[in-house]
Amino acid sequence: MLIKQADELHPSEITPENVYLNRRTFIRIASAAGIGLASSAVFPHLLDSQDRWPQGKKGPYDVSEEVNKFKDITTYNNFYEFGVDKGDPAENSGSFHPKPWTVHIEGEIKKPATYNLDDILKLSKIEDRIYRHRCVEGWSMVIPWRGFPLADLIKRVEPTSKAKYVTFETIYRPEEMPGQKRSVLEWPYVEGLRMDEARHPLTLLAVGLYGKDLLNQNGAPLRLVVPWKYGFKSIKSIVRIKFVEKEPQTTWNLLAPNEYGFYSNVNPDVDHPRWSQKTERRIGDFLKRKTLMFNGYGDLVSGMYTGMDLKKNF
Ligand SMILES: Nc1nc2c(c(=O)[nH]1)N[C@H]1C(S)=C(S)[C@@H](COP(=O)(O)O)O[C@H]1N2
Ligand SMILES: [Mo]
Repeated sequence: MLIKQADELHPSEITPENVYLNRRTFIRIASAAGIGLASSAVFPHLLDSQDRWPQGKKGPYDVSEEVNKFKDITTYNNFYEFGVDKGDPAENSGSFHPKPWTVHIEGEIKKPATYNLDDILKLSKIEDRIYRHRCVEGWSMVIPWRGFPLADLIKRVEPTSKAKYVTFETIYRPEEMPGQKRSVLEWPYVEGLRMDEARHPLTLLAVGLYGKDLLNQNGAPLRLVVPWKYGFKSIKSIVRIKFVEKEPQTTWNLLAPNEYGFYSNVNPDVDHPRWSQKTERRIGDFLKRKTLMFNGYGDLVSGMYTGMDLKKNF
């Protein structure tokens, strides 16, 4: 779904018809009020305002599953730069400064430079996309991201024929990121994609969620989203994007190469050495559900891996 830049959106354009209502919240409110589901659409004002956002028609990449609550997405996640517990990123990221922000884009490209994020955004078509998110630890969510395809940025910086992979680096700022004062991981956090994965239309550089700018705990002001891979590939608070010839090192692979491979495609048939990946708990659900190959995006992405042994290349 194509939308305008956030600052062009006028409140009057957010009409009741396109106010999106979280179905789970619906059911809760509707049953508490003793009314049927049909009539709950009449009471959007009863919803937590955080769970309302302007949503237009579904786009081709949107999943139709119910989105998770704003509160869950912003208070339960991993961002080890702020601590290793799920609540730490929300709790400890208050003094992080995501503005102003520059990104070094370099390596095998014709237009290497240090870019202002504002300038990047001026040239980008910002969209809302509802994606599944599967953490390697066995929990999942559905998140309404706001961002732009990484492919668009790649085109503008003109990669050379030597560019086979893209690497990403998170900011290193231990004064603002208390987790970086401890060596639980090697800092800065680094990740990478093969060029075709980076150019895939599903791959987003996200700047927001639920129609708002990203909060610090979700990787403000710029983070990657790769929905067919385990969550850790979706690196946060990016300050460097480098185009390279060889498969790059990645943070989790450096830490435990037998547990986390370069590809990290969601795959229920490849167990983590310490647990099964066959099922997941969708945050907010009681029962577990089956994990889908490529997180359910197989139709769109499996072609990139034909002929590859996905058990070896996990
Ligand atoms: N820099 C950085 N990026 C990171 C992480 C991290 O610790 N540091 N954690 C990853 C993991 S394991 C997951 S599941 C997602 C979780 O955050 P999200 O819910 O905002 O996507 O961020 C990923 N990106
Ligand atoms: Mo994760």
